[in-house]
Amino acid sequence: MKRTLISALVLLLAGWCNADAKCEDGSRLWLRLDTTNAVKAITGVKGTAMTELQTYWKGGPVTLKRQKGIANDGYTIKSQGKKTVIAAATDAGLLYGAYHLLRLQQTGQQTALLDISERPFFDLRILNHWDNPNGTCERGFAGKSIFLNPDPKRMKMYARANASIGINGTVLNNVNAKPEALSDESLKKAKGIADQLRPYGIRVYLSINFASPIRLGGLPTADPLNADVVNWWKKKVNDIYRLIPDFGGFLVKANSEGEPGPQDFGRSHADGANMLAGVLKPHNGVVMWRAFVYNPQSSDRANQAYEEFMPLDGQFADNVIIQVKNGPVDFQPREPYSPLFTAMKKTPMMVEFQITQEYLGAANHLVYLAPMWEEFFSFVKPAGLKAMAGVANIGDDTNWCGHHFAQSNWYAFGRQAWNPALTSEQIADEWLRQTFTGEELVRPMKQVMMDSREACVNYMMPLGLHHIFAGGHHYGPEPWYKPAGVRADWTPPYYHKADSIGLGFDRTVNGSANVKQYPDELCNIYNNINSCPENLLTWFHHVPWDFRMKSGRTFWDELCHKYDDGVKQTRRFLATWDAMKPYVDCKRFKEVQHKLRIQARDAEWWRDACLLYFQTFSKRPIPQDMDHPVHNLDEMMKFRIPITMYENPECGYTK
Ligand code: GCV
Repeated sequence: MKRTLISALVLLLAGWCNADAKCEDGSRLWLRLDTTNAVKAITGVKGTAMTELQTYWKGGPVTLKRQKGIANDGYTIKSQGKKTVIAAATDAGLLYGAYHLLRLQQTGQQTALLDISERPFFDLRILNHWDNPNGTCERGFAGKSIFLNPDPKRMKMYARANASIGINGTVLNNVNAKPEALSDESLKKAKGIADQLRPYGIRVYLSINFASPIRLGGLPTADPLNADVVNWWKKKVNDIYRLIPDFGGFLVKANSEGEPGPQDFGRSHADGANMLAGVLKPHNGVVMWRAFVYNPQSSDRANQAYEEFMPLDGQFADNVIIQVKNGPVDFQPREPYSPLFTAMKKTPMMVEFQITQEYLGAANHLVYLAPMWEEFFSFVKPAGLKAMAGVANIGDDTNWCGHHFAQSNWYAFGRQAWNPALTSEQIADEWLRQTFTGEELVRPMKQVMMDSREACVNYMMPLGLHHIFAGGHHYGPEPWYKPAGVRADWTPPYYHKADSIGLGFDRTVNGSANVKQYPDELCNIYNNINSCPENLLTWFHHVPWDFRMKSGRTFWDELCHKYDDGVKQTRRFLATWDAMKPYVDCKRFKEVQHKLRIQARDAEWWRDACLLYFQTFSKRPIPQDMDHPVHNLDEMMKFRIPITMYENPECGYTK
């Protein structure tokens, strides 16, 4: 009694958090299921399904039934009186069915009279970890790699979380791969991880360094047409399959950003990919060959992947999948889709999304990414794609993703890979109901999530602006960054091209002609400044400052308003969250509040830096009917956040 009184008093002094809710640290992700029985784990994937149900299912008896004729890893769930029958052709299907049932229970939905039939849209639903052998994660903001010293408990949770949303593959290491990724020691480690993930239907893949035969094998060349090189790969692949019989295959970044590749030996991407595909084929392995290529000597960066890969259309082996980033440049807050998706008609392709927020506020900003991916699928029909990959935002932080709401992006990636027709709103609803408790929070926070991506676009790069980040990292604004000696396509002025006339990159037929890479209908729309969607205006056009926008404002005024809207949106997010205090446990409430405050301050920083800088070209006043910058340009140009802040937001933030 005394203790209850004391803790009530402590909570009161702490400021009205939900006193009934146990403090949560986010480590259980969206799987906050109460244990109904402590059971001994049963082996195998079907065993996992049974174990999960026995441990967490509160309803009547459930039967798991093997049944032919249900495609891929799909399943049916049917109520038969008090009994529920989950049927699938594969054990993985049974596991996904079990998680579906548990999701219904956890989201408070009807679990009687069920007649559900599901199948995954994409066969391969894969996380790409950009984890390095030393434990750092490239563009990771949630601590160290979970694979550095794989902790069995943590691995189990990772596997459960992935399986619960249908993810069935994981690439363990960075695409900027070290040759050592294929050393005996690394492969032994990969085997250990594969063994822990297998009971959850998850296969392991590895990123490889194309020069491995030289740097690891001691050969004089890595030419993909050289017999010794091919034999080296054959032997290596045989070694891998001896250790990991269900190994999935290789992910390759070749001749991109300094990584080695077949072009170093006068060969093409197709020569390189097909050689590896041939070696993997007898084992049913695949090659995911990335199309992220660009170099400073060539044309518009947005044109280059198309220019390099289109001539190879139809030349790839059938177990090669070309992995293309969703946009033609690099995971910006808004890009048009990469034109390769609609142009390459004879080549299996997959999309690479970035779950980690390299360019969207790292683990400091609440940005729900599903609307962005939904936007992509409104242009690129999922039926044309083989698979979906997502660059993971996972690290060894207690809450896995650095920001409690960043977990929703991992969740949404899995759900969209299972079914790209699910709306981002449905997914947000599901995620909120599982991750938090109480109806009161769902509606307002769903609205915040749904608005958050557009808000980020507004306060960072509205109206088609892109890549105007600070030099050295991708967190804050530095549209003026252009030091001597740095290659042009790594500096913001290359992208925004601000001058006395206007702002934006002319990609029309009179400019870099990037529009021509799109189907005719879209090309015509994008090419004309009057029909180009305003949210991509400066992506495709050099827009005069006085160009008349649909709102009736000049382009300059509209730009100012967009930045200001973004700032105001982040303040609203914070106010909405503040009002959630009674419905959230104290720990998560404070942690999210802290991050939202950072986001609101950063938004102001973005607005002031960008508008004050662009104003030096536009020479026009900031409109009266909006909040005016609170900083001055000199101050903004001197302000640099410490790099550790971007890489490890947990280390604190002072401004
Ligand atoms: C893994 C961008 C990122 C790099 C990343 C690269 C890629 O350039 O900044 O960190 O490298 O994309 O996707 O290969």
